[in-house]
Amino acid sequence: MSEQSFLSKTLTDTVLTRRSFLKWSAALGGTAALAGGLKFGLKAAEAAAENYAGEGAWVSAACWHNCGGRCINKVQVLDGVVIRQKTDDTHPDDPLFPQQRSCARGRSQRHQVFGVDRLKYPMKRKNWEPGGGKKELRGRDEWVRISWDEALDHVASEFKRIQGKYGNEGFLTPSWGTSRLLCAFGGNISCWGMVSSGAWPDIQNLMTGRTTGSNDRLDIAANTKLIVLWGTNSIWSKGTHQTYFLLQAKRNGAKIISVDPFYNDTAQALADEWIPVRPSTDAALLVGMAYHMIKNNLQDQEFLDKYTVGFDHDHMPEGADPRENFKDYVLGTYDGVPKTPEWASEICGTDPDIIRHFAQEVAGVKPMLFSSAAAAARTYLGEQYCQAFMTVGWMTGNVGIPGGAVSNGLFGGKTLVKAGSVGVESIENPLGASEFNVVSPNRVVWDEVWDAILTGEYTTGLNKKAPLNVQALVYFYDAASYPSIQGAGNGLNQMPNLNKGIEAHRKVEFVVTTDIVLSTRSKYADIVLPATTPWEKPGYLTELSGGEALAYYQHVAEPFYEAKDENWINRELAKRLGLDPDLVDAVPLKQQLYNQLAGAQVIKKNGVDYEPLLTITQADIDKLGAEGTPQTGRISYQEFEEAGVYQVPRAKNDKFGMVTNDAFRADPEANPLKTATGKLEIHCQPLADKILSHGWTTTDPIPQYHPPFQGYEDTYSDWGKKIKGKYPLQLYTIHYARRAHSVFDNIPQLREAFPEEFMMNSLDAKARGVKNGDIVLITSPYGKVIRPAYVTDRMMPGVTTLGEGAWVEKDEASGIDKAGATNSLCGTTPSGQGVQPWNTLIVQVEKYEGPIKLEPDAKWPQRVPIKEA
Ligand SMILES: Nc1nc2c(c(=O)[nH]1)N[C@H]1C(S)=C(S)[C@@H](COP(=O)(O)OP(=O)(O)OC[C@H]3O[C@@H](n4cnc5c(=O)[nH]c(N)nc54)[C@H](O)[C@@H]3O)O[C@H]1N2
Ligand SMILES: Nc1nc2c(c(=O)[nH]1)N[C@H]1C(S)=C(S)[C@@H](COP(=O)(O)OP(=O)(O)OC[C@H]3O[C@@H](n4cnc5c(=O)[nH]c(N)nc54)[C@H](O)[C@@H]3O)O[C@H]1N2
Ligand SMILES: [Mo]
Repeated sequence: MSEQSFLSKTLTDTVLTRRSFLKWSAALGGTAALAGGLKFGLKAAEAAAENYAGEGAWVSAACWHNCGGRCINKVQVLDGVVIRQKTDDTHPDDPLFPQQRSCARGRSQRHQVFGVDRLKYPMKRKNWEPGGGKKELRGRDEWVRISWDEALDHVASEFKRIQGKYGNEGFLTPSWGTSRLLCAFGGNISCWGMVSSGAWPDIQNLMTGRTTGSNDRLDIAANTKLIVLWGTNSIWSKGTHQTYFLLQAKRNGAKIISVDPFYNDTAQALADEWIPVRPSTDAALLVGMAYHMIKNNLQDQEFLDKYTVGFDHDHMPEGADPRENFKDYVLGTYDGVPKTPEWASEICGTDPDIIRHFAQEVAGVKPMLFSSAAAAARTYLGEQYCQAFMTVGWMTGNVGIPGGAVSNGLFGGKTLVKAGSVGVESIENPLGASEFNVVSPNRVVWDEVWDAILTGEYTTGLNKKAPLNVQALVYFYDAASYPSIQGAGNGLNQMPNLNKGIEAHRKVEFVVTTDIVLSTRSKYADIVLPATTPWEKPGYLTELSGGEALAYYQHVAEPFYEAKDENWINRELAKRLGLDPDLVDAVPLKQQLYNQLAGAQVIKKNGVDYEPLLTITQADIDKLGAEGTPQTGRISYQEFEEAGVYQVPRAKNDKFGMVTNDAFRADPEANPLKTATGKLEIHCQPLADKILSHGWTTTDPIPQYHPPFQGYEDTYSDWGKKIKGKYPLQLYTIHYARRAHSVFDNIPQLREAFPEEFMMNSLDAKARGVKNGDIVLITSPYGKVIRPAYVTDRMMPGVTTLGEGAWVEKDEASGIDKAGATNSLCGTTPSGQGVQPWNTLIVQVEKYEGPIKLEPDAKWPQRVPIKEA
């Protein structure tokens, strides 16, 4: 459906006042009504839309989800209802002053906020009773509307009961952050893992001293001659701008090479060359490239000698065995295995001649941007990929020079404009939150969490286990993290071992969520509290486009039906739990917004200092309903409010540019890196030590390739004789254009545009009698999924992918997931620093001939938990 979609059409058609909107929306409670609405809405609404053209104020409205974009949306509000939506049109588009345009997801935001499936009332599961009550019915029970008082009383009394019986160790938050309320209540067990960044953090910290970034985008556009996009699909997964910025470099003559199992949309649009590689085998490809470079003396030896340690036996860090150097590993000096392009090719699937030609090119063309996203690092033994990527990049000497960078990410640069802090001090979790990526007690790594709940034991370090008795799963998010809300995460859907996760949700005594729709975590809960979206809150600020612009997202509509914000929920629960309400709801939302506004800073022309962004008068403060003192800044509050965004214009040769590591490059003695040796560490003992301490897998101090668990080698039952095994294909799980993770999966328009197809190569399809569009059954060691097949030679033979984030829709009889939630298939074990290997898995695929009928997703009924007469 087009821009002017069904919902706004029916709205403009039917709704004149908020009151009648509410009635209408309530009437539209089921699938039949939805289908009826669709038909009736389309014709009449066009005329109605005309009638209302021009009426109603345009407001800047949040897109708050976790895709890395969070771009500008504008909505036209009439009588409290959004009748139209558009994106940034505050100025013409220009590479020096780009519009912050949103994508199909952001532009569907009104279908989410005003959707028929938006949660309206507090609810409990019909058979729920304190202590559980037919726990096995979680996920398939009916829902009953209850009052807020009833809901809050139930939650408070369950919290007290569980604390009394099991202590605070009985509570677990299957989410990212922690719950402010639970911290005040005595704490909880939390979950952790390298869900998103994969193996990058320890590489950044220990090998490079936190300097893996790229250069400013204008520097790249102006100077770069070659861009390598390693496992990067910016069109789907990097907001809108990054592709536009890459395009500027291309227009200036940069060559672009994509290294990816999939000839993805970004490669189609931008790349001059696609180099296919099997998922989770990139380290082998890189080592094979290094062999060609070393044999032909193509590496920048001068750079390596001066700025790195560990490349060869003459440049080792103190205390290291000189035999343990990268060059001798590549040449096979001690292990007798030369890592030739032919050696690499058998593993990674890339043709040996292509490996040679690719190595030749990256070694020869300067300046080059050698850039990797995190996909290839979200793999089993992901560290070895990151180590090899950095090392081969450094062998080309593209560090600290204009147009040159070896980078995790596409662009770096200074923050030009930033929001002030919300001013909420966090409350420590009394059960101990530890360092970001360190294994420790009271924190369960994601891969283990459901199993640990079922078996009563989890890992706390090398050879260390501890008992676990979790009885409450609490999906509340920390109110202090309001501006960057990700709504506590959708742990059950988004973390590995979904089938085990459902069992775990059916085992514990209590599951409670706050949510805006019946997403997976809420479907399997006992009590669901309806939350307001940011559109119904006072507003907040978000940095856009890597800190080039600051968006002001504003209040759009009154709370939907009985939805409440989390501060109110926390406050009401605190009262019932005997806690101080002012501790859990420390700063009112209006004041948080004001704090962000008053503290907003913008860079001065000199590119070093900052000044306040806003002039705020006493009248503005009164209007915002906050406390504060008037101040002077660059623009007036009113101007900011009207535009909904402030963006710093760029100019050629402005002072806002940045070349990462330029000082180190100019004088490494005077500007050492924050690594153990002060240099870039190809041999990095601290890395090996850190990885060992977690207790899952080891990594060598230098980059090496080892076969990952459930990687390409494991598609064979006999690798030597090349006999395929039970799961002969590789699967990786790509970030998908339909959604931001699980968010937006319920939007019919997006379902129609992006049908969640299973992508496979034509040779693999043919061998299985599968044609494009056929329904296939995908089986992994952990679960089963059915999906329509997209048969395409854009995918490498032997490799398959499915977009991550679909809302699981499990057929209880067969155990098959009809929606294609990738975590029905991923059921991994952690590796390295606690990495969830989303892109390392093996599967079998066959044509599905079973009894389940699979309608296109766009025709599925929406989840409307309480149907009203
Ligand atoms: N639309 C949308 N955008 C998103 C998100 C979303 O859910 N939806 N999520 C956001 C978040 S939180 C994150 S972390 C990022 C993730 O973004 P990325 O880290 O970039 O991950 P993906 O987009 O899954 O994959 C990028 C590319 O890597 C390829 N790839 C996968 N595995 C491998 C491999 O082993 N080797 C190589 N060489 N290539 C591989 C894929 O085919 C794809 O073309 O996306 C963000 N953007
Ligand atoms: N198989 C596989 N799994 C993956 C990945 C993968 O590549 N493959 N990628 C991983 C990555 S990189 C990431 S970052 C994670 C993301 O994982 P999560 O952060 O767990 O996923 P989201 O879907 O963003 O979860 C958002 C939740 O908040 C709810 N929500 C949305 N808006 C609001 C609101 O205004 N108020 C309230 N109260 N709730 C709201 C939504 O309904 C949803 O339940 O997924 C990971 N999972
Ligand atoms: Mo992520």
